Amino acid sequence: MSIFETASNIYPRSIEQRLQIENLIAPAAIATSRLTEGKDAIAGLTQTPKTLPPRYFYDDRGSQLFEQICELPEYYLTRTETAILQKYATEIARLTGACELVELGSGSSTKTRILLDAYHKLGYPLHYIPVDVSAGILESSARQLLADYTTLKVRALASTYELALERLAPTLLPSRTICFIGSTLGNLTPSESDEFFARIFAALEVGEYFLLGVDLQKPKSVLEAAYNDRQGVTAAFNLNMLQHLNWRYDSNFDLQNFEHWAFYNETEHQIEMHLRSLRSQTVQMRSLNLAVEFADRETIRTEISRKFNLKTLQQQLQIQGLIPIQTWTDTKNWFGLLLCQKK
Ligand code: AVI
Repeated sequence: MSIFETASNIYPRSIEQRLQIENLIAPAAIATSRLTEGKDAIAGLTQTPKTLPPRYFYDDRGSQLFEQICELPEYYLTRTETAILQKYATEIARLTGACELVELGSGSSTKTRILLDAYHKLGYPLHYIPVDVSAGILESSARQLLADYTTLKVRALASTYELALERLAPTLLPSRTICFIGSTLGNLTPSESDEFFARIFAALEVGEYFLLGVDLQKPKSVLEAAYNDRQGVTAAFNLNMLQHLNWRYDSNFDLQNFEHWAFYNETEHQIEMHLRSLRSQTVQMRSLNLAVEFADRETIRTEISRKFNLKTLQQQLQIQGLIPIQTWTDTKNWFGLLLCQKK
């Protein structure tokens, strides 16, 4: 019996016994969310140029479309990061030792399985805390994982990253690793990233870990193809944000009146995704009490996807007290995986 084994994980327990789900963003869960809900959309749509936060991509349909994007031939990010994880997961597990895995933006948790397998092979207990705003995907992937890993314990948080990081209970395992893979960091502005790193720092104890996956700078043609796929899945993902707003805020965006536009901004090293209005029009967002005027060809920027330089990023992490202890890339240097430790 290893030092981590106890009677309760030698005899397999049922999925229900090993699953805890908490919804931190259900309307009734936080009184204050009712007051602030929609303020970000109002702020973005009343400024020039117009913007919307990428969080509005991820209703259940948006999350499904994102899963499809990850399979697209042009979208190299997921495949490349997966290959790096497959190659180095055991090394990651050895470096961190037994630890609780917290994953921010867990989605379908596909890549997590590679890490779980590595920890399992080393005989470490499996404690996993997936965090996602899409409660549907969160629960179905947690149940699937629990069926496949009979000793796994899951505490699933339907939550924003901020709330979840504040609500992490002390871990029962020797350490904790917060995973933020998939290059979601790229969807934050530089100042949002700094704030985010500060939250990660605050959520970790000294000696605990932060695993970060980021997309790296590369030729424009490769980047633009990844966000303008030939099957139009990225376009559908972008346009679905309007459908989501229609539902959430009783609005009347007509999807026929907008088109997807994505390009690489070489000065800022970021892909920008926009929705372009195909005519001058007024959209009513009834539950926000807002009428939004669009000029013909005016755009809403829905996402930035920053592409990183590894050295610069390592320095930024270091400044934030998250010390990069190991960095892995693929042979083309297209994607980077960094393991950092709180000092
Ligand atoms: C979630 N995030 C890392 C994706 C990205 O590549 O920035 C979102 C995405 N947008 C369009 N395609 C994928």
